[in-house]
Amino acid sequence: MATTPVVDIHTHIYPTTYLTLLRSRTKVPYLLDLPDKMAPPRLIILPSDDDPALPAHQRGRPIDSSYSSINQKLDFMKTHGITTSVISLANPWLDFLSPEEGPQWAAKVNNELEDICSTSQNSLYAFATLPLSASSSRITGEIHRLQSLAHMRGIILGTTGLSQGLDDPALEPVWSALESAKLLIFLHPHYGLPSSVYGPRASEYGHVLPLSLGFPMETTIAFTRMWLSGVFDRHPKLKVLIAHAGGTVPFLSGRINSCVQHERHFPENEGGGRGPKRGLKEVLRENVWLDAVVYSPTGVRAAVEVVGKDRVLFGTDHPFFPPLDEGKEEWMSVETNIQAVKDAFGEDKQGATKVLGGNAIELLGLDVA
Ligand code: 5CU
Repeated sequence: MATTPVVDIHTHIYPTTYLTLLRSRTKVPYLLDLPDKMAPPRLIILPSDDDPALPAHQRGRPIDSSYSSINQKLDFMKTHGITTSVISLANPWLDFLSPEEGPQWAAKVNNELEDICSTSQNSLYAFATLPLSASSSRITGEIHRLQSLAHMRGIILGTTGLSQGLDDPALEPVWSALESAKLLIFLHPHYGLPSSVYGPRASEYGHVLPLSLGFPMETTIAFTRMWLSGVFDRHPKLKVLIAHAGGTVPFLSGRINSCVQHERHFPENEGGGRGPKRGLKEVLRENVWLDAVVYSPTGVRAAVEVVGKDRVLFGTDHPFFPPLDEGKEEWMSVETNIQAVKDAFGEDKQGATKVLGGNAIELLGLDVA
């Protein structure tokens, strides 16, 4: 019986090269091995994780083999009926390296991802990582090199860009290189919001506030700055996939646009509107794709409404959000996202099939035979 392909475009990995890099460091981000060799190492990923008052086994988060093992990724895919995955390095990528260190580590990580994909019989493709702390010529050099790696379909990008955010004019050569290489930008959060917004009781709620609210707001702000600064006017062919169903972009796009149209700071443009020449609605329909990692049919419907049903793509966020019940093979987080897509489309089975796989195959030119 022919099965319809399911493609996971939001699935991360910390490849061996990256773990080696983190193990060699003592400043955030770094990997802390515990005296108990049976216990997984701890990833100290945020400054707030690096609390010397806490015992080592309570700092940061445990990083077990599911974060780096390709066999476990393939088993996870089999369990959930996923035909093809587009893997990407997990946060915080290479943002923290010195300008001299960045390019060699980017090349090592990207080569390892390519090697992994090339031995996977087309079940794996990848989004590469860029050495963003390096000079723009080194960054664009890596973008050009990626075109010779057969399984690369885009790049994953954090919200800070070269350190000043995605409205930074210094990013122009990078946008140009990505646009002409036709590489998709997978825009993904890491830094969240300042911890003060979560209040003095934040630690009582674990990671709930930063992950459910900080991440989506971070992504929304980053993308809005990109649009406001005219990136899509200057680079009309740039393609951006925004993580977590666009953060809050689908819900807030009307308000963002209204604020622009009422902002005296912006002179009227040729079309009679204010702000960037290419309006938010147009950019969302022509330059943007959204993943469906949103855990509710309401979220999927909102995504579909603003970008169109051909531009929403299924993802899992593996290996994040595993079941808390350790023996369980099926992940609630994945089942919720699959069900959300099916419920959002109801009788439109073809629409759901496209979001679950067809859209990604078409956008990224994946060979899923
Ligand atoms: O929700 C997510 O995407 C993530 C992620 O990518 N990285 C992380 O550290 N936590 C959650």
